[in-house]
Amino acid sequence: MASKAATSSSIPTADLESFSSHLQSSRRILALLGAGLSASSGLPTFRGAGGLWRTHDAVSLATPEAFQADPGLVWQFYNYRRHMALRAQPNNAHYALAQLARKTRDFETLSQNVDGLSQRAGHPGDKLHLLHGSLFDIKCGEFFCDYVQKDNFTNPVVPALAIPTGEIDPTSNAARGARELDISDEKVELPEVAIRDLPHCPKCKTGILRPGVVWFGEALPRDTIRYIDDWIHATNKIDLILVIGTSAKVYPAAGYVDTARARGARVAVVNTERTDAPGSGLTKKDWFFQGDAAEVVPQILKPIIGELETRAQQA
Ligand code: BJW
Repeated sequence: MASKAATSSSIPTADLESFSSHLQSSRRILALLGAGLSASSGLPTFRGAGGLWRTHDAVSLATPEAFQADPGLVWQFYNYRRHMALRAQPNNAHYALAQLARKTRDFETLSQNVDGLSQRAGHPGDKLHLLHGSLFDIKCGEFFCDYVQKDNFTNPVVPALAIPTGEIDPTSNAARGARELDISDEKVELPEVAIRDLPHCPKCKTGILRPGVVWFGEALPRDTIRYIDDWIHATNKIDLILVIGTSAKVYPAAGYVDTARARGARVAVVNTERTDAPGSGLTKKDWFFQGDAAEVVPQILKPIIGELETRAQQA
């Protein structure tokens, strides 16, 4: 972690001492989480390196138009991400935030992530608000049908979406047998999936089921937004917003940084890239901790959570 590494006058120094003291005196804390939180668990982010899936920009597959044009391709992308998320393990930043949430009475987390890793790290559900849905919810793609299946961890979601396997190279030292192919690599052949082999809605019988995530142009979950807005505008001011592993380019999620600031919050950013300061930029009262969230977050939260206990240690 860079402790006093500011090079530009618009980016404040990461003064751990002043942050620790503010954290300890903070009563109302908000956290905004993004894909960088799960990067060291091995899950790619959307923008920058890793944002390409085969030849497709990951963001371009996250639209209703992409699903309408090629539901088979979009399901292959999401089924692959479900598979990778199930194989991934929460990292120390997920565990540290879960502990902070348990130890801070007035704490709310706005997560843009759909990978389920915060939940698996034991983040209390009543303090975790999923702005962009979950890879493990599946819903009907027809606008007139309200069918939703929560927590569907079936992998593959239907047999036609099974990740293809290939023979292990006999000249390598690896054990013999089939190995799963990396279908995010465009050089690996991807079988076409027929529409009839995709999951269909058991309720309306006409719709194709789709991932329960929020795509561009779609509204965020109404009850979640209402709850957060009420919390933000409650009588007491907000003391701190933690902005972790997000490029803060997608709205309305990114807008919560300026909203929290307008309610009194000081802003602390954890990001590997100094260029990814949120919203209207940072002020001298804010903090920018540059580095991998999995390393930085447990360190900066230590005054409250102490030495990190992972779930494995707790068991
Ligand atoms: C690390 C790290 C490490 C790496 N440690 N850090 C206002 C202005 C302009 C446009 C709009 C606006 N309001 C709305 C819009 C339109 C649009 C939008 O925001 N467009 C912008 C892109 C310009 N927003 C919408 O369409 C939203 N809907 C909406 O507004 O609806 C209105 C409506 C109302 C009523 C009726 C109907 C409509 C919906 C947005 C949905 C976003 N969905 C996605 C896909 C979710 C499903 C899926 O996962 O596939 O959400 S897009 C994608 O971006 C995903 C993410 O949650 C989201 C944010 O990305 P995130 O998490 O920040 O990731 P990255 O990759 O961008 O950044 C990673 C960061 O981590 C980087 O900074 C790295 O440096 C850092 N990092 N490794 C720490 N180890």
